[in-house]
Amino acid sequence: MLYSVKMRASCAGNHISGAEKIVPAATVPQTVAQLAERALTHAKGTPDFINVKIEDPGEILHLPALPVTTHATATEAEGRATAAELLRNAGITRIDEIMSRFAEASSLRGAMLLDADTLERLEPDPVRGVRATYMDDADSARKGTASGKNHYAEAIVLATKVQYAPGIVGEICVSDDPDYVTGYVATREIGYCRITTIKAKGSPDGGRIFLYRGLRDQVAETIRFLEHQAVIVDNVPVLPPVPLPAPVPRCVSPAALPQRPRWDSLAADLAAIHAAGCHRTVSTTDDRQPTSGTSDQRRPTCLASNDYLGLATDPRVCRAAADAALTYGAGSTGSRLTTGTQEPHLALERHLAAFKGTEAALVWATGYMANVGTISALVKKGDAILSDELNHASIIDGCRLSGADVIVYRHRDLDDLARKLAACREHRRRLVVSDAVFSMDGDILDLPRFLEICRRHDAFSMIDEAHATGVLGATGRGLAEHFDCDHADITLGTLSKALGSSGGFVCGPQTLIDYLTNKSRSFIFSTALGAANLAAADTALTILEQEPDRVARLRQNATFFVNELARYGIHTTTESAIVPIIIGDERKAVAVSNILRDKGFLISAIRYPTVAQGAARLRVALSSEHAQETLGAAAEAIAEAI
Ligand code: WAQ
Ligand code: MG
Repeated sequence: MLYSVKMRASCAGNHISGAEKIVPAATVPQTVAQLAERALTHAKGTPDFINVKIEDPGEILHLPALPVTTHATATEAEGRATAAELLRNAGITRIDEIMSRFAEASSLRGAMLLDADTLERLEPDPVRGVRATYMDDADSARKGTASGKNHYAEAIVLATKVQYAPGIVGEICVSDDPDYVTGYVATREIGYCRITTIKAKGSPDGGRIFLYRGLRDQVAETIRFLEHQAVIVDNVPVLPPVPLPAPVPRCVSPAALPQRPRWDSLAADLAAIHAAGCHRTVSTTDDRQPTSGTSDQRRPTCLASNDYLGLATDPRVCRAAADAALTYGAGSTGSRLTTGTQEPHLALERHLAAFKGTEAALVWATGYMANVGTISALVKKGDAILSDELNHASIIDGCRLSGADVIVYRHRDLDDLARKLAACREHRRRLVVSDAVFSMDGDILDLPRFLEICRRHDAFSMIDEAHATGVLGATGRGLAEHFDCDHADITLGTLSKALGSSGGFVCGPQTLIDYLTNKSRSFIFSTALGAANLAAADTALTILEQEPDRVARLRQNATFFVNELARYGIHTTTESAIVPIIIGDERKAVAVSNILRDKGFLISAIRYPTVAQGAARLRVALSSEHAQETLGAAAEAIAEAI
């Protein structure tokens, strides 16, 4: 519980000093003592009345301190000219008239609230002005002498609160202490601009003007915010930064600046991509992608999607998504560690952990973010990552972002891995990461041998089961079920493929999940998935548990399809749902894919940079819901098209 502690001291009815803090209950007594001392030792005289008020400040808003710049000025005239210039840059007009109101502002206990455009005064009490109160520096206790006044820190707290008040567009302040000649101008855009000399030494004429721009009927809310909303300002700088050497330049309209031909260099890069036959555009697929032939020629049969078990369009999955959206809303409204965690997040994480047989699980907004955020959290400079050369781009990006030494080993060559791992003994941590099913060839990792090597070399083992979840193992639980072996230390999966929804997840020990919750930047700093995606994935997982025959059908379809292709002299293999048909030349692959589209089959051509140059291919992705007649017809069409 925090308390607002406010002190006011006067003598014969004349104000001497005032101060306020927002502090925890435990430090209320010492705060009261410090404020009392401040009142009793004020240069303006000895008070005959000191009022200390201790109260609940209500809900507290945390605000980041305005950034500070300092403008060194030597005279009052120079200071006022600088203030005028800063306000003009911030879009305020009629500046001379505003500055001339200072004589009036000096007589107030509070600040003058001026309409920035009409210059009308808006405060209900023009004698008192508006006083900003209920505010403190987040660590005022550590700053300066608690009993004395820190003009600078107190002014930043006030200026920050004021600039976050609705409708306020700027402030100008001049100290009323005869010996303190510094003042400032503040706006949200330019921050807190100190002006070292803004009045003549010895002058008691100081004051504040708050500039307001907005509707009249909202002034009351602005005043409420200033006078009652409790605010704690974080990261108030301790010392004023070094003065700026040059005065701020006048703002110039961007339209007045000459245009440099910077787009030309982007167009040149695009031309090179075109020339290599690798230019891409986004294209829409049909609203729903049929896995069987339809009479509608414009709706080709899809052999390209990641919806391996047909769950993306399962009515039970779609219904769950719709119901969850109606219950929890379309968006999660925040990141997971703020307001974004809803019951469906926790339910799905429990379900995923139970499904995989691990202690815990954590969900990210996409599989890409799960990889990037997990790898970069686990290792850093001084650590080593060993990564299969054909790992997915999200693994590669995570490796790069981590800052660790990245050692690439030959595709599925675990002897090469063992050799390279042996050379990494000096690294602080070792992380070995591999796709479970390689996304472009459909081949799989030898998990038992992989785990043995990782353990022997005291390395973390991590696998990405994006294309293995729902595909491998008798009940679709992935590579560990397929080989009947232990789990990797870190198992990543996706909700976006066999589970028909969207998102990524990591399964593993509770310690891992706690660690990632605190360290994974893509988890911490992105908006949490919406409930519809989560409920869809949760329901898809339940269907997978109840209908393991879908996984069996998918395997049968893969075997059947590879055998059909062989009948036409096309020899390929697969251990998963992905069947690669190597074409080689990039343009030929695209041409074959286009012919197939005309024949009613949607099959992707995969080109550089997704695969190596000259290794372009058709990539067939199978579904448990494909009928064997469809697959037979597709094999025949592929052979003809090639
Ligand atoms: N709310 C509104 N107006 C106030 C408040 C308040 N809480 N406190 C003071 N004022 C008005 C009032 O008219 C004072 O006469 C005037 O502001 C000046 O107050 O080194 O010391 O507390 O960067 O004397 C600025 C530079 C120092 C600090 C400002 O103001 C720096 C200062 P003072
Ligand atoms: Mg003062």
